[in-house]
Amino acid sequence: MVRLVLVLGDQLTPEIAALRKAEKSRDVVVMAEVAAEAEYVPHHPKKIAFLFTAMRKFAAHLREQSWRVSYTRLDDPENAGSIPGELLRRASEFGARAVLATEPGEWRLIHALQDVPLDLTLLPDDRFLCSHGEFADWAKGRKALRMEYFYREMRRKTGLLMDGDKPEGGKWNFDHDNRKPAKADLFRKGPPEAQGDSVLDEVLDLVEARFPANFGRLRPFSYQTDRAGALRALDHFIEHALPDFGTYQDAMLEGDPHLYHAVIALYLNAGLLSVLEICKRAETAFHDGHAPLNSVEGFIRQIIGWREFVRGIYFLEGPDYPARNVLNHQRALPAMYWGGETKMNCMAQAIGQTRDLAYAHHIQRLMVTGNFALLAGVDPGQVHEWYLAVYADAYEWVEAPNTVGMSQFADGGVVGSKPYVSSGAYIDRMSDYCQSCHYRVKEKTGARACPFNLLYWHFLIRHRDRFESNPRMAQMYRTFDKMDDARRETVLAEAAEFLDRLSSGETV
Ligand code: FAD
Ligand code: DLZ
Ligand code: SF4
Repeated sequence: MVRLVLVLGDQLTPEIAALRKAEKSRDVVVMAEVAAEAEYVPHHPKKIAFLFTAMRKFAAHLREQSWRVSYTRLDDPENAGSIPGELLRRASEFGARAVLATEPGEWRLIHALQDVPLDLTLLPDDRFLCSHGEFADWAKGRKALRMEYFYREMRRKTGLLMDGDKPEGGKWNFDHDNRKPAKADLFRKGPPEAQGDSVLDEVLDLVEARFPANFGRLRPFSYQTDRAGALRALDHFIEHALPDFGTYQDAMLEGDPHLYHAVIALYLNAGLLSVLEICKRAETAFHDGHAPLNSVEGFIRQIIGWREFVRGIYFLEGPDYPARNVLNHQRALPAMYWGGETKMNCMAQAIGQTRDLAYAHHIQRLMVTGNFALLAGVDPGQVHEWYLAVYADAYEWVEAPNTVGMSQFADGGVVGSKPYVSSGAYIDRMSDYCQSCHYRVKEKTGARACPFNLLYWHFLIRHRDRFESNPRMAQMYRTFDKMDDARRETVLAEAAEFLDRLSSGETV
């Protein structure tokens, strides 16, 4: 009897488990653009356009490979509006009872599939190096889960950058060579821009018509939308940016949104690239003498370390994870995140770039927009929804642990051992943003004091009971305590007053 083979928008590879298990001669592949997926958060128009175009091209590719594909477009009058609805519709069309699916990357959709009254086989998503079981075994009995130790296991497991059973270069981690600020360079090559085509044009018109109010600029659109294009983006990164990736991975520059970053997470997460092919390309670049170890190790760590680690956490911690809020932060997400005015240049740059490109690099996400939300005590649920909506690479399995855990410390320290907070000095050191800001980064109090400077102390004092005994934070409290009483009072009062203005909707 015919079976339905579900392929979701972020499962666009012939290697996906459900397709590997399916039989071309008998089964029907089901793919669907549906309102439920396009609207569970107000996704950036570029993200929707990227996925729908990549889905349509992947469906065409499968047909070329002789698969029978039932593809539903968003504007199809028969569209049932949700993945379960589409499965039921196709089941009755083909007289099918059984569905083969690969586990979705979000609890919401896993539960929705489990509720469909069809005979569902849910296969593990083995695009990842570490299965849920392996991660649970690794985590078992550990007092704290630390990425660095998990990463070493993944290095051993894959053999990447290993010299026998020792790490290449004698060390697991070369981060002390990294984290330098960058200088403007007119010859730095950003990611390659894709040419438009008729599939993309049709999707752009659809997205423009259906999602006119979503935050984010749809055009110009230059992301790759198929495997060949994603491979070109990977080649381009290895050739032009990987050698300097490590050294400048934390740098931020006005007018240079990509620096030496790969801009491949959107392709990798959607299935257009695979973990091992990316990492092996980087490793070969090291062995060929094209890229130094600090860059290649740092890059591979992000993918087989952080990326696998956060996925492990998402599935280990369970469906309530995105709703955690241990710091009890309740402030509404300020309007500036949705494009409202701000006088803070770092925020304007990171958010403006997000609006234009559906992209910001890690340090912009963590140490600018994330840092500000945490210092200001914004409700982490609202922060989570924002990150899930605005980035082209965002799916809950990867976004939630990064946002709720790493960035907002709302999980109480599952992902990180301390909150990522900083005053303006860090942003000033790593970027050129402060040079053209309304505020003055060197000023600690007064009308023009950098808000990060004020809020940094306000955050630490608000949460003194929780963090004072953390050995990695004790020095910060000692610094605060050494200030004279009047200065401490001024800082906290000005921070509180800033927060009031922020909440009242004033442009800050
Ligand atoms: P590069 O900087 O070139 O890094 C190379 C690759 O490493 C990335 O493509 C990505 O696959 C991987 N990687 C790097 N850091 C991480 C990380 N912390 N977690 C997982 N993978 C990582 N990444 C997403 O893929 N989707 C998200 O929704 C997402 N949300 C984030 C939210 C916050 C608050 C923060 C702080 C980080 C988030 N990240 C997310 C991680 C990281 O910022 C992005 O993976 C990266 O910026 C993507 O750009 P790139 O491809 O140029 O990456
Ligand atoms: C993100 C997304 C969007 C915007 N639209 C669709 C869609 O119409 N059809 C689909 O199959 N998948 C879509 N996706 C990706 C899913 O939301 C994603 O598979 C789940 O969030 C699990 O990661
Ligand atoms: Fe951001 Fe403060 Fe620098 Fe302005 S002065 S760009 S607000 S860190």
